[in-house]
Amino acid sequence: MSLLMQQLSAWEILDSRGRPTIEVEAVLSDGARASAQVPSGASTGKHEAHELRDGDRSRYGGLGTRRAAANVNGEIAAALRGQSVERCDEILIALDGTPNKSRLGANALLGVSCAVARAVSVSRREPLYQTLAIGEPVLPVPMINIISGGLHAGGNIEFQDFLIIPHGFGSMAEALEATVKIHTRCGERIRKGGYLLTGVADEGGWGPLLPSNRHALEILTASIEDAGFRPGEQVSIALDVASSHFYRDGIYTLQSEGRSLTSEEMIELLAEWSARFPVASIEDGLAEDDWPGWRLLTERLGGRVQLVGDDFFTTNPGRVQRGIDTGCANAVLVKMNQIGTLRETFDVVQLAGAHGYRCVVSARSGETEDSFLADLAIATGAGQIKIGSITRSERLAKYNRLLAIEQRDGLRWTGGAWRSGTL
Ligand code: 2PG
Ligand code: MG
Repeated sequence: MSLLMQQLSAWEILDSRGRPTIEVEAVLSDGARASAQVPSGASTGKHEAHELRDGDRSRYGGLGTRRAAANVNGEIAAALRGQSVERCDEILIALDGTPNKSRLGANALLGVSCAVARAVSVSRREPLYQTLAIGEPVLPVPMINIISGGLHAGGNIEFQDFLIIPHGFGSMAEALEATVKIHTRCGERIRKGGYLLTGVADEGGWGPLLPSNRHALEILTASIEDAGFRPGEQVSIALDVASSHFYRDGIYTLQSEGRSLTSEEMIELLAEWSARFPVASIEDGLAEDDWPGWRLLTERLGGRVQLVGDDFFTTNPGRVQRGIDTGCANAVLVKMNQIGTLRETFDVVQLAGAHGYRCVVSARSGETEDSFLADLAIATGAGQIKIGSITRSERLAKYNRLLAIEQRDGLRWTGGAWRSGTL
């Protein structure tokens, strides 16, 4: 007999930045019960699905999520009661009825979608990744934030994330051990360099007052060496340029470098830095609507660097399809709340995979202690995950879940495949 939806409830909780988000609990016809918490971005793409906020300035400056919770408790719960769990996302999408989930809120829809999936895994008494799996579940290589800039760290340098990909290790556990060493060495280097370090940034990486983006790249490369690892061979660098946030009227303004660049000049700069430093992946190297620039960037660097579209694709199948058709990027950053349901998230992963585009399953800068993302990344078979740094428990909830699964269930980890280019 198929499992049916019985009850849904939602309430407002706080995310890792102290901003409201929602938690949803689902109860199924066999009594299985589970909840899920919804993440939230800061450097959001213009084309993301709509996050419903109350707009009542007397509470959390208008960021309250009681309306989203009320939509779950009212209209959504009523529409789903008695329906088969398999039809959950399809009904949610039709019920909302807007292209960007603006009526009921993508946060409301995603909370339901995830809570129901988890309740199904409880009912089946299996790990969540198994319930979600669309192929062979594999443990992803993490892309880990070590230095932050941009909107996540007060904007002193423009690039948002300077990350490492610890691919040259035999397991997730060894890769994380190496990461902690590099993170520590990096903190020491920043302090020794005399740069102001006031704490950690939104995703737990260092958020120092550095003079330029180039300095961050130099420090990160040196930190990999300080920790005793071979840059490029064991540990590569990934950048999230998040360039939409310093792009205006055709110009990329890198104030810290003292430069204002056209798309072509920005591509040159990225080419120069990825030749000079062990950069293997660049996310949002160009702005979200700079389609001609993305094409040039892909022609220039796509053969040797992973070019990831985040704000550029916003996990939206229409935008990913356009990228495929026009030869833009070669990888997709996959964020469930950019699109609003699990079903559409998996659709994007499958679309990307069918055209040889890689996927990186990603957290948001505003996260919760929910570890859902770890299972999602495993279940997609994407082979890559981006969670933030290795400090702060909203990040560690996911890393620790991956560690537990690796040690308990012994899944294959994709470090070797990344290194050999067969991911
Ligand atoms: C990004 C994400 C996570 P945000 O840009 O990739 O690092 O940030 O959630 O703020 O969009
Ligand atoms: Mg990004």
